[in-house]
Amino acid sequence: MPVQIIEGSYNPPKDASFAIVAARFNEFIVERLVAGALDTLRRHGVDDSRITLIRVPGAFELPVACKRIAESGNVHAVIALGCVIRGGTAHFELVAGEAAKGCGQVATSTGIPVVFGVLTTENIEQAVERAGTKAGNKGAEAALSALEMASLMHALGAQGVAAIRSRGR
Ligand code: INI
Repeated sequence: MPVQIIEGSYNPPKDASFAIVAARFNEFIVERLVAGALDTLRRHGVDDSRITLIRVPGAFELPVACKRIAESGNVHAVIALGCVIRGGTAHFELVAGEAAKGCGQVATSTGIPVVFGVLTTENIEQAVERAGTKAGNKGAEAALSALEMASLMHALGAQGVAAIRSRGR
């Protein structure tokens, strides 16, 4: 029997809905991430009526908002966007760490993918590079991950898990 491969694509299920949760802190950068994420979702056929944009004060607040949205059961993936700059805060590790840990916990506890599009950089120059200039756009990358995970979860929910079980017997 050949190796069974189950993977997502960038073509989301027809009815897939997405939430973007964006921090206001470092707004100049985060708005570029939001634009990148929206552009990527639209280019992959996601209609605006299936996208919700939620704003929170800072990256520290991303997990709690992501949790409420994921628990609603109304979205297939959540895209968390923010920017934490080491030079800008003495509690860089705390803010960035809590955001990352919290988003991961929301994903595993709810079963809804929460993709982590939070820039963690040494300085503003690195943030600009990752927000649509020479190092790409982290928001667009996060949206691609959300598309793939929405597709993968659909595949696993629809037939993948049953297929794996049947092979295990
Ligand atoms: N929030 C960010 O998103 N990025 C930062 O760089 C940042 N800095 O520098 O402190 C930041 N702080 C705010 C934090 O996320 C919370 O909003 C605040 O502590 C209130 O809970």
